[in-house]
Amino acid sequence: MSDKENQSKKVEQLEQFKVNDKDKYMTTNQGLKVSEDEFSLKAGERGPTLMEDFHFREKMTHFDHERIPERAVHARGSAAHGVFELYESIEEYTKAGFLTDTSRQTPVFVRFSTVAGSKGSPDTARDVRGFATKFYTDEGNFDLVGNNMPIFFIQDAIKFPDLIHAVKPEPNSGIPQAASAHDTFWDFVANNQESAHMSIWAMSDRALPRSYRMMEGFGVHTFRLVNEKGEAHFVKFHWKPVLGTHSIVWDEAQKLGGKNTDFHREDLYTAIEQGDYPEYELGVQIIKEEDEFSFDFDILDPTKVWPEEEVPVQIIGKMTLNQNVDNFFAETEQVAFHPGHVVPGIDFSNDPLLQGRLFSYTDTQLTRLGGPNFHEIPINRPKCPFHNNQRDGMHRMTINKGSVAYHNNSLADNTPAPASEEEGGYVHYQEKVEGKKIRARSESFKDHFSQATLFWNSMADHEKEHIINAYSFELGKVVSESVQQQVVNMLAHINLHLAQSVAENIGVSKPTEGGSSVTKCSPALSQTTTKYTLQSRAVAVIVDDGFQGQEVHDILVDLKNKGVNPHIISDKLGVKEGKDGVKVEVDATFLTAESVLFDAIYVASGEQSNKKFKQDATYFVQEAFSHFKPIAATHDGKQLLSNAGVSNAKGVVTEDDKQAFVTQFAEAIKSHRFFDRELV
Ligand code: HDE
Repeated sequence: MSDKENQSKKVEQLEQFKVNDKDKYMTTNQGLKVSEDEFSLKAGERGPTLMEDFHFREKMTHFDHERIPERAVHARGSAAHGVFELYESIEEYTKAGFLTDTSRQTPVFVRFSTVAGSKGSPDTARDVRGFATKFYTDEGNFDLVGNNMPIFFIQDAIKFPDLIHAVKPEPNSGIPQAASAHDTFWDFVANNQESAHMSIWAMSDRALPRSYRMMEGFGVHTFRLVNEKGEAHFVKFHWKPVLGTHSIVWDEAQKLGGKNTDFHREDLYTAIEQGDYPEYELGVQIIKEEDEFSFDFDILDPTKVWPEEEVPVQIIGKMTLNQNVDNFFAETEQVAFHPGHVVPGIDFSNDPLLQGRLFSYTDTQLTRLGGPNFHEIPINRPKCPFHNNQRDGMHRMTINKGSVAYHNNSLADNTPAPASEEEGGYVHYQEKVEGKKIRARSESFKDHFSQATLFWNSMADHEKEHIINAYSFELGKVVSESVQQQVVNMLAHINLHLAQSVAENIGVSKPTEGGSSVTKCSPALSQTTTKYTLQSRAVAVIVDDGFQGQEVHDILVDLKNKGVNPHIISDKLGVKEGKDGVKVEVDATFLTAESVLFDAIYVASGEQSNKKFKQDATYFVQEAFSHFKPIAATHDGKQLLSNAGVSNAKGVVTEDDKQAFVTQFAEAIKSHRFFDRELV
């Protein structure tokens, strides 16, 4: 690659590989123009197909091999391109160029995913979400392969196959898809109690994000940052969504699984197409090496958070996702992440989960992407040059010239040559390591419950209610009473009220002893402390002929100006006409759009409509109300709300004054949900 190309953004590099087939002649893969693509070559019009039909054979063979194995975990995902910009240099901690040079714009590719489900499973399953970012830096690719929860189920990578075997569909029946609500998963949790803390995160609203644009990301493990002087600090990475961290409710998630399997994928894709670019700020939590043992948890234990109140998150930059993929397979499917893809200035810790991941990710690509050259696939190539003596293998793309493919050599002046540290060579942090070979776990990893209680203590009332309901749902699906009881007994170590409530709901014995002495809480763990924004919120506007034309039109314009996306919903597609002749185009009908697809509902008319219209509109608002969504109505829409029994509650706006209506409704949309409706 020339110097100019080296400077080019990753997106420009990808351009070289893009192909547009429009307006071209059809050819075989050998470039031969094809004269016919509908009929195979036969011996006579009604005769057998001939072996010599190379065109048919090539087309069919390619089709027969179109699928590759889906990822063992995180099979279901969606991705986008973007850019990372640094607000302030953290050279005090690291020499990584993209974290020290504020003039740089680092191209990124981010893939979000669910963990347990197959490639075609619903986006809204109760699950952890993957949040994997590839930074194409000038010094090579750095992959931050994180999740939307800051901890993990297990403390040692050797248990990962067990965890995943337990959560995936049970091997005898292949059931259930994309769900942890079954015996083997909960049997695993009860018998591997290091999972206690992560299990409560997975039962919380965090497992039901409203959108990929509205969830946090975490590097999970403790990494190391190393500065120019060779000094190291421990670090945890955070992504904070600019739109805030928001969730949907369980009933909604389940319905969405059927109504729109692609709910999150579509949300991400559409937002980017519309210019509502998802943004996330990058934060770091830093702990000095000398403070390694100053906490009441082991900082190497991946089942522990560093409470933000104790170790503040320093915001250092922002990532903006601004371009969708052109080809889902080529980019989203073929991208290969690896926590071991690091750059000078970033190093590992001895977290035993991280250490094991450093093996697994390259290994898995060998099967998934069919050989050792997956780094040459366009989406995986670094944007900086790469040279070494690795050669050959399946699907090798580069044509490496010359006779020398070994080191040391004299015939090529001993090149490609390793670089010194000053020249940018990666030098591992020289941590002193000493110990006996031993299969064991540190005593300091043995407290599995204090932080689970910390999490519980930090939840708002409705969040606690959701956690109780989630455990009750999941354990309610478990067949083995012994497993149910074991999990409830485990919950007693987190909080007695939690354990007793779940026990009552699922009909097993209520633990009477247990509880925790932990009284601390960490407000940052509750989603109620997040940012509230209304940008790009989807509002269903229910309209029928005879609505207050100009007034509704003005309200919609005002809402749009505030950043909201209104969608006109009615009984039929086409145009609806207001009393004064003002017209609106219907975007979707009661048949194709349901309340679960929207953040808020505005009933602009409908009470004067026919019975079917009223029935459908009533169901629409009642369902939205039961999901605690903001609801608003003007004119005869108000009557519809009152007949539906959903007026006079928090988050229901029926203000007469137009300006006040818009202001109040906008505030309600911004509030996301009105959970106190649930608690009365
Ligand atoms: Fe992964 N994980 N993982 N994981 N992981 C994979 O790699 C693995 C873990 C994460 O969008 C696989 O390329 C082990 C924690 C994400 O392509 C596989 C262990 C975290 C993605 C693998 C873990 C993650 C993966 C499957 C325990 C959060 C999707 C396909 C030691 C910090 C990346 C692949 C994408 C994918 C192994 C635990 C995040 C099999 C052995 C903890 C976001 O290699």
